Amino acid sequence: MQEQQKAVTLVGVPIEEGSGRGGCAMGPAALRIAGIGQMLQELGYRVSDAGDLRPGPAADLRTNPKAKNLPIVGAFTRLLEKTTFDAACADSLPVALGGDHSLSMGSVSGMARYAEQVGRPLFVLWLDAHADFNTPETSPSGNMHGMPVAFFCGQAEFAPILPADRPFVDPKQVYQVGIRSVDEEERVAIATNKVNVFDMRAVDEDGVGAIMRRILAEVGRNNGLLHVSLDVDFLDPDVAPGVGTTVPGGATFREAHLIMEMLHDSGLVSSLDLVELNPFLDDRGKSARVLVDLAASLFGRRVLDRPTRSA
Ligand code: 6HN
Ligand code: MN
Ligand code: MN
Ligand code: MN
Repeated sequence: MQEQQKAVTLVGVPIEEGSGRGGCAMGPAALRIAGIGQMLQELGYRVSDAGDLRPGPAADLRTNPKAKNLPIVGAFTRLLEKTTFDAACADSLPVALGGDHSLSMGSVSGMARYAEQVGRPLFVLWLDAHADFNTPETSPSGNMHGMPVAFFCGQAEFAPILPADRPFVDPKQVYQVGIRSVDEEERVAIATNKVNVFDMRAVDEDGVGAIMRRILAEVGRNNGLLHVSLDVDFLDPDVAPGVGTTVPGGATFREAHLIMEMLHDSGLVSSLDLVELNPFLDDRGKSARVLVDLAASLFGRRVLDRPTRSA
């Protein structure tokens, strides 16, 4: 692989209004302080930094208690959709530095538009404690960080944030790993829509290596693009406490690294979100550093050279 010639675009997305609490807006700054840009440069990437997106609330979107802060979440969605699409078109791999998980409404939608343009299917790897498949109708909280998957799969009836005729992601091409907290109606929705869910029990029983080999084989067989969305709460709270929605029993440091290492070796990753980091809740930068460390594995840092195992 010729990593030296590859380009990466960092996009700061300081949004916290999707999460129902303060702190995630400081995520991009914390990831930069933890060295995300320098790490990529040291691995040989050409790094451009699009800075932090700073949209004002969209005037055409109405505030709605079932989809809280919709005007600003919608504005971020529109701007990140375009920024992500433009970076991908310029052959630069977009990395969204979050920011809460509502930002994936924009990043994944931008990649869906790009995938349609290049005629390849888009697959999504969702590493999270949560399924994030609520809609304004099913959400118990009204917080939009619990809705992005339903949004980019075209399942949620939202106000017109993006054009209704845009490309959606097929829920059967969404792979969720690490899931351990799902709301009642969300449970029905992910089953009905045939989202591929590997919950923590599957991780315990089968191991992340076997799960990832299955997923990567499927993406590879279809010549797919793979968007990776990494929510801090995928990790066990002992590993990464800097997140507002901790759920016990998450992935270990090594399980997460193995996933990243296998993603790198696959050569399939087209785009990445690092989301839900809340530096206000973190322990001396621990979670920010873990995210940068995991990203380093995804972008090719390795201990020793080794032959790639086949699926
Ligand atoms: N996240 N299912 C809960 C809700 O409010 O919809 C939690 C969502 C968490 C979202 O962690 O990105
Ligand atoms: Mn999430
Ligand atoms: Mn989560
Ligand atoms: Mn983050």
